Amino acid sequence: MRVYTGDAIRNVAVVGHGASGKTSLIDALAFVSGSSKRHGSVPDGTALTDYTPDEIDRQYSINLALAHVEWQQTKINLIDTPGYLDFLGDAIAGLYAADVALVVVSATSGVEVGTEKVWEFAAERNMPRMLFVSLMDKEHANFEKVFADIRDRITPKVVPIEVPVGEGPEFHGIINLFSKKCHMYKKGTKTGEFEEVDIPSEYQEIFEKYSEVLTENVAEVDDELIERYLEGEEISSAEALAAAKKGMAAGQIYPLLCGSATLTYGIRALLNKLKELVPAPTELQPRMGQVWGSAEEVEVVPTDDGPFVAQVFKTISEPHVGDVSLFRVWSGTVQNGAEELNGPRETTEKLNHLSVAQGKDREEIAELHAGDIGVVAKLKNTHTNDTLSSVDSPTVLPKIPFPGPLIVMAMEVSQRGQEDKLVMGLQKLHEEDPTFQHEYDSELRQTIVRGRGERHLEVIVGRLERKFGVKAQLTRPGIAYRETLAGKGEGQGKHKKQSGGRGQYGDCWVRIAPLPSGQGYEFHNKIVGGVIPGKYVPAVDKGIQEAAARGVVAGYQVVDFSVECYDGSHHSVDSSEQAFRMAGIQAFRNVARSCKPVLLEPIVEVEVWTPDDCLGDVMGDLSGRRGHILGSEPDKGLLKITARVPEAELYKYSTQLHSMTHGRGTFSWKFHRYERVPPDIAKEVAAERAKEKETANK
Ligand SMILES: Nc1nc2c(ncn2[C@@H]2O[C@H](COP(=O)(O)OP(=O)(O)OP(=O)(O)O)[C@@H](O)[C@H]2O)c(=O)[nH]1
Ligand SMILES: [Mg+2]
Repeated sequence: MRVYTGDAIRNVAVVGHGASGKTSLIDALAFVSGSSKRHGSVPDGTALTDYTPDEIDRQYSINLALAHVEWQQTKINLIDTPGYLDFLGDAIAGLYAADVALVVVSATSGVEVGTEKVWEFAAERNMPRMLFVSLMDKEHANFEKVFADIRDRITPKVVPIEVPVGEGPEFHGIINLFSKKCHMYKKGTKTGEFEEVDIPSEYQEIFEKYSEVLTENVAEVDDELIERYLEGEEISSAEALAAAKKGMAAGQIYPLLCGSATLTYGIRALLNKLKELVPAPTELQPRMGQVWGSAEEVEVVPTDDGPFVAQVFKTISEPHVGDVSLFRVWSGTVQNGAEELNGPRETTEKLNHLSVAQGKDREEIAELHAGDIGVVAKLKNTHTNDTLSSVDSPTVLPKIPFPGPLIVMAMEVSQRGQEDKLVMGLQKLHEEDPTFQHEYDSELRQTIVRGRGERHLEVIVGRLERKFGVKAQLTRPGIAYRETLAGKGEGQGKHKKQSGGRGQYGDCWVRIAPLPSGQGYEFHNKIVGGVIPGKYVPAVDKGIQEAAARGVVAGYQVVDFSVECYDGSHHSVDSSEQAFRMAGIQAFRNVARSCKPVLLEPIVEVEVWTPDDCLGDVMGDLSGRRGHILGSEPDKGLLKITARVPEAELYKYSTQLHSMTHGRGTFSWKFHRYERVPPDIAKEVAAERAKEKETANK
C-alpha cells in the first residue's frame, strides 16, 4: 500500500438505517475499484466489513469497520457503521472519524428512523452529507418517491445529481446530470462496466427537469454563477461540479446519487463523486484542541508538518492480539514505530506495526499523514476517545459524545468460579464500547450491566463467551428498595446469657423517631450516671445499625431515623462490647416494629421523546407503570414528556417504547428520590424477598 498525503485522502462514514445496504455498498466500492479481490455479500457472510462471527451469524453490522479504496490516485477511507440503533455508539464514532457522511437510503423503504437519527447526528457536527439511494435493482424500487421522501422528511436541500434509467428488475442505466450523458450497464457485468451513451429520448424530459433543479441549486452557491444562470448563460459541468463541492461543504446542498451494490451499477460513478465532491482533510478548518495540562486552547491544523495529533475512535479487543486501536490523524505525520504521548494517562505509546485496515485484514505502512485513518495493536493504556500527540506538543482533543445507556439488566455467570473472568471481560468490552457499562452492586449483590437495548446486551453476552470464554446470562436486575419508619417508639433490648463460666450481659433502652427523607441516621447518647459505661455505648450504636441494615418489613435497609439511648444497665463481669452490640440489635428489632415501618422505592424522573401520533399510547403506558406525568412540551421536533416513575416499573422500557413508537421514541432517566411503595405492592415485594432468602438458604 502506498503512502498518501492529506490532499489525496477522502474520509467517508457510510451511515443509514439497518439493512439499507451500507455494508454491501462498501464491499462493491472496494471490489469495483480493484482494492478488494472478491465481491463479498452479507447473506453469504463474506462482506468485507461484516467479518466478526457475531455479524456473520446475524447478517447485520454490529461494529464500526474500516475499508479503503484506491481510485484515481486517491485513497478513499470508508467507515462502515451499524444501522441498528442499539449500536448507535459506533455510528457516532464513525461520523467523528470522517469528514463526510454518505447517507444510504433504501430505494424500497425510503427514509426510516435510522436515517433520521444519523442525519441529526451529522447535522449536530455540521458535517457535509451526500445521499445514496441503494437497492435500485430490487422489486418496487422507486427513486422519485424516495427523493420526495428525503426532501419532505430530511432536507429540502437534497439535489439529485444522477437519475436512474429503469427501476427494480428494469434498472439498467444511470443519467449523470453533470456530464449530461448516460451510463448503460453491460448486462452481467461484475465490475460496474458501462457504455456511455447520449440520454435516451424518452428520458429527455426527466433529465431536463432534474437538470434544472441541479443547476439552480448549485448556481445559488455562487453569486456570480447565479447571475449568469439567471441571464440564461450556460454553466459548464466543471463549474457546476466545483460549485456542488463548495455547496456541499457549506451544507447548502446534499447531492443524491443512486445504484445497486449487488449489480455494481452506479458504483464507478459513486467512486468518482466521492473523489470529486468530498473535501480532502487538508481543505478542512482546523479543529480546536487543548494543550494538555493547561486550559489553553490550540488549533489542530491538518497539515503534514504540524505536530502529530491523533484520536482513537474505536478499540477492539481480540483474544490473541490484544487491543487494536483505530485512530484518525488530525495533524502531522506519524512513522511506523514512533513514540507518542497519551497526556491524560501519563504514558507514551510506541506505534509498532502501524497499519491500515481492509475489513479484517491489516497491512503495515511506513507512515500516515494528516487526515489519514490507521490501526495499531497492543497499545499499553490507550482507549477509545484518547488523544495521542507528539511528546513536544501535548494536545488533547474533545471527546466523542457517546450516548448513554438506556437499558439495565443483571448478569450472572453460568458456572461458579468465573466471576473474576467476568469482571475482566466486561471491563474490556466497556473499553471497546463506551455505550456499554457495568458495575458490581454490593447492595443488590448483582453485576449490573447497562446498554443501548436488549440486542446490545445479548451481543455482549455472546462476546464474553467467544472472546473471554465466560458463559453468562442476563437476568432481571434487583431494585434497591429501602425501608423507613413513619412513627415513634421506645423500648428495651436486653441480651443476657449464662452458660457456665463468664456470661454475657447487655441492656439498653432506646427511643426511635423518624427523620426527614434523606437525613440518614443519627445516634444520641443520653445515658446519665454511667448506667451503661461510656465504652459500651458505641457498641449499642453499632448493633442498631447492623439490625437496621437487615430491615423490618422486607429485609431492606432502614433509613432516615434517629435513636436516643437513654437508659440501661450493666454487669461488672459479664458485660462486654459484644453483649451491648447484641442488646442494640435486640432494641432495634423490638422497637422498630412498633414505629410503623414502611417500604420505600426509588423513583426516577424520565424524559420521553415521542412523535405526536404516539403520545396517547406513550402516556397511557407511563400511567400503567404507576407513572406520574408532570407535563409535555415540543422539543427537537418531537413531544417531550416528563414523568416520575418507580424504577421497578421501568424494566425493559426501551424495548416497549421502541415498539410503541416504531423506533422513533427515545428517553433518558435519572434518579429522583425514594417514595413509599403502595401497601399492596409492598406486600408482594416482601413476599418475593422472603422467597429469595429461602432459596438462598437452601
Ligand atoms: N437486491 C439488492 N439487495 C441488496 C443490495 N445491497 C444490499 N442488498 C441486500 O440487503 C440486505 C442488507 O444489506 P446490508 O449491506 O447488510 O445493509 P446494511 O445497511 O449494512 O445493514 P446494517 O448493517 O444492519 O445496518 C442484504 O441481504 C443484502 O444482500 C442491492 O444493491 N440490491
Ligand atoms: Mg452493515
